[in-house]
Amino acid sequence: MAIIYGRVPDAEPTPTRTRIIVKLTEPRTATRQATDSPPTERSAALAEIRRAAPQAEFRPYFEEEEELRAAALPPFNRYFAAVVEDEKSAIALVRKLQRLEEVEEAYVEGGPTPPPVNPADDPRSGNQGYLDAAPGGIDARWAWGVTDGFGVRFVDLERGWTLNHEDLTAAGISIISGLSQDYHGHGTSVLGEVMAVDNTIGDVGIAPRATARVVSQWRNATTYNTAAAILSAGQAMSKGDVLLLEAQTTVGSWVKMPVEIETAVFDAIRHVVDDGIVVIEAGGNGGNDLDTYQDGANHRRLDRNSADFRDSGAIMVGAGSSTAPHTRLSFSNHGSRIDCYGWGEDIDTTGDGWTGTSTTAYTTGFGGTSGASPIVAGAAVLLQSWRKARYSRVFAPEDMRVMLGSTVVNTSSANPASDGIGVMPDLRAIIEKEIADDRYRVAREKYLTLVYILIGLIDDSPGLIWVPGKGPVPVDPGWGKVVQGIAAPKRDLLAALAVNEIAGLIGDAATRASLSSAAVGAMHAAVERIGRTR
Ligand SMILES: [Ca+2]
Ligand SMILES: [Ca+2]
Repeated sequence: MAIIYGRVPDAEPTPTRTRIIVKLTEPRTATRQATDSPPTERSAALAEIRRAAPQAEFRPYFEEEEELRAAALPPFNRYFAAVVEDEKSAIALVRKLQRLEEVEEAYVEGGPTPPPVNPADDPRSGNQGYLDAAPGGIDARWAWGVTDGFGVRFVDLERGWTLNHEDLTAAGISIISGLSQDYHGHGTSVLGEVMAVDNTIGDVGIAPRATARVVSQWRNATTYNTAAAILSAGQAMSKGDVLLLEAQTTVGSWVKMPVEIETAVFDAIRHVVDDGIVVIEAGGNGGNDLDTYQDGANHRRLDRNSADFRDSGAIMVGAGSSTAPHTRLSFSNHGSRIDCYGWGEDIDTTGDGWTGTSTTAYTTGFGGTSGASPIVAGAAVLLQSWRKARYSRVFAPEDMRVMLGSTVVNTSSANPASDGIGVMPDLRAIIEKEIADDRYRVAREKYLTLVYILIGLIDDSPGLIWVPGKGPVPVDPGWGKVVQGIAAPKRDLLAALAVNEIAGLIGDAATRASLSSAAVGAMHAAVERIGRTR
């Protein structure tokens, strides 16, 4: 992110146009010679594309590059581009084009992208191990290669901040409502973890190009109301934005508990989550087993395995040690309700982490679930920003929670069962998995009739299909019409592939071998028949 005369430019310097790029399928007749794609064949393919997308004008992608000899050669002469109105229609058009036989690939052009985050000249960045690769940190440093928080609004809820801190001021953080009244150094440390400016001083936040605001639990000098602050923030936020609850509460003998144990706060969280806002909630520093918590009516509200459990939809965060394998820190609340953990100690960030108001203070020792939660919130902001830039869509709160809490891709704590603090997000693993899943989703659209193998296709029974590599998947009645048009030998090939895969699941070796060999035989026969009908 560029800082020019101490300010962050808020607009792209060059206006951009949205283009979709199409790569035509390689012709069957030739391979990698200049003649691989005869003009007549290309125009036939283009005519097909124009029929599918009459509103877009396709021209050769490298047309303006007269000096570029390679532009006339394959595969570059199979690339075409069209300017479209906006990103939304571009995505719709791409989906449509991907289904055409004539199209090998269609996508929305990336366009000019700001230079990546540069932490090398922010002198304290080397202390920020929570930015490092897993298992040490969340791997924000890798994620900055593909995203930086741009386009996502982040809100920190607590009670005080030093918004003109030297390493935050250029972020232009404003207050939505309430008063910045006390514990300024705490709020300043929280903000630094997510938003410290990419410049040449101090630290670098996890998502430095996000837009940040704050909201205070001090609604005025004497009224403290967490639920009102949440609702006020929600009113000023949109779907996909990230709200961080940097607070805890003590009710009766339950000390330093998550704020949602108060019913008004619970309802406020549920309300904003239902509006599509991702809420990250500090798990609290009381050292309690949340599964044993009972409210005034003896309901186990925080025990996911109890019938009394009630789900606010927030992503709840516990505190782990700063070095891997990360163990639960003794003060951290824990239990089935906790989704994620972050570092709860040794955090390098802006501010003194407590009550100071200095604009030049930093700490190497911020922590608690207060230090852990911004790490998870920053990860959520980066994921949301990545998704928004790539697909013009955002993750719903429940999807974000599943992703951040996934034990498959993220970093487990040292002893998951006894730690009870969930997992620490691994941004690289999450994003790489999303990209891999997307490839599958694209393939599914493009080759719908080919990759879906219908067990019941042969006798036209509905209900289940076998997806290679995935297994049986239920389908809606009537879907089979999609594949009725496939010629019989091709259907045999698909069915044989499915049988072969299913054979692999059979325990008895002899049966497995004979079924598999029958399937291979059926494949051979089908391929031969397909060859003859060509
Ligand atoms: Ca920098
Ligand atoms: Ca900085």
